[in-house]
Amino acid sequence: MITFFNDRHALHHGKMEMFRGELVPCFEVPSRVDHVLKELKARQLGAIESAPELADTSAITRVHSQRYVDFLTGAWDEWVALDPSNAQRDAIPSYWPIRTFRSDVLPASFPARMGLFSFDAGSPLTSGTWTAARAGAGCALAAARSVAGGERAAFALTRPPGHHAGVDFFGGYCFLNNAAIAAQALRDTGLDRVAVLDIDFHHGNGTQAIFYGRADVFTTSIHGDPRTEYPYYLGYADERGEGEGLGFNRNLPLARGTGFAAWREALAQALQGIADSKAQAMVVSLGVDTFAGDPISGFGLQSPDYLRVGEDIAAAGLPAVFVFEGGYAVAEIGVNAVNVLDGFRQRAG
Ligand code: OKP
Ligand code: ZN
Repeated sequence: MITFFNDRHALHHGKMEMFRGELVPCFEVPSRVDHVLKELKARQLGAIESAPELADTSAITRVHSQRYVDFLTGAWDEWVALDPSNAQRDAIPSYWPIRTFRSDVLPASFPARMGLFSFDAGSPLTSGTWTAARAGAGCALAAARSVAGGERAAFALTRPPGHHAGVDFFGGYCFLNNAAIAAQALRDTGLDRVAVLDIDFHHGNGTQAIFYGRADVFTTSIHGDPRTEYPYYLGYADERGEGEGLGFNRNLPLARGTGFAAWREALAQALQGIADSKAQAMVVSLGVDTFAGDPISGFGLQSPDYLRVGEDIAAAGLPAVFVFEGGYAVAEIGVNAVNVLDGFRQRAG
């Protein structure tokens, strides 16, 4: 399995996130990816390449709006222009245009625009966020192109993660939706139907929303029940797609506390949905925050279970682009993520 590595990831390094009335240290830290890289090397899973820089943002604007990309491109400079001492502080939104407010008008105020393009206060925007996120999109694109070119599987090792980012918003530590960019790139390189399998603990609301009206990209997600788990406002089982996309989204919410046996049954259902969708390749949003020891999540998977996850995914028989998402038990994140890839490799042969 070939890995494309975002070697600019550490340029995104948030200090604090807002959590229940106080600022707490960010869970989404650069060392996450370093641990995965170290484990990949130790287990000799295959070639590891630094992903090439994107020549332009065209692969990004296939799934994100131009005005959102423009916002992200200039965000840090605007934040510092508000007050030079902001250079020492991350930007965190505190106003949002919820129902009955206007979202068609672009406010001149930067904090107001930040709220227009986001949905939580837990995703600090830092001096290097855009550079890191853009390089992450390049990483996802490289992995997708290698699979489109005939590789059975490729891994995009990047952060910040992506699956919560929508067409024009950031949140949930995500700025650009790397999995959606990869799925769209597979379509644009000639595949008629692709699927996204999201196995992160949290519902992939951004990915779902981006493809909700489309029949060419089947999206399916196994996640903590949104009634009690972040991102709360999407991810219910009755969300099945709309218009032409009706039937092309499948959510498998599970109660907090779910262990591997029940989780694996949901995986079988998700994979059956992918088979039924006639997808020719899949993108896997690979979060390992389903791990029992994850500090912010609520499933009970153990490290060896991830080998079985990789085997089950490989048994579906489709080429796969793995895109790294969440996982916050940093000490175990390398073993857990690489177990999925190793299980896939062993089963795929
Ligand atoms: C991103 B990904 C924790 C509260 C939850 C948002 C979680 C985003 C998870 N302090 N904050 O899906 O792993
Ligand atoms: Zn997650």
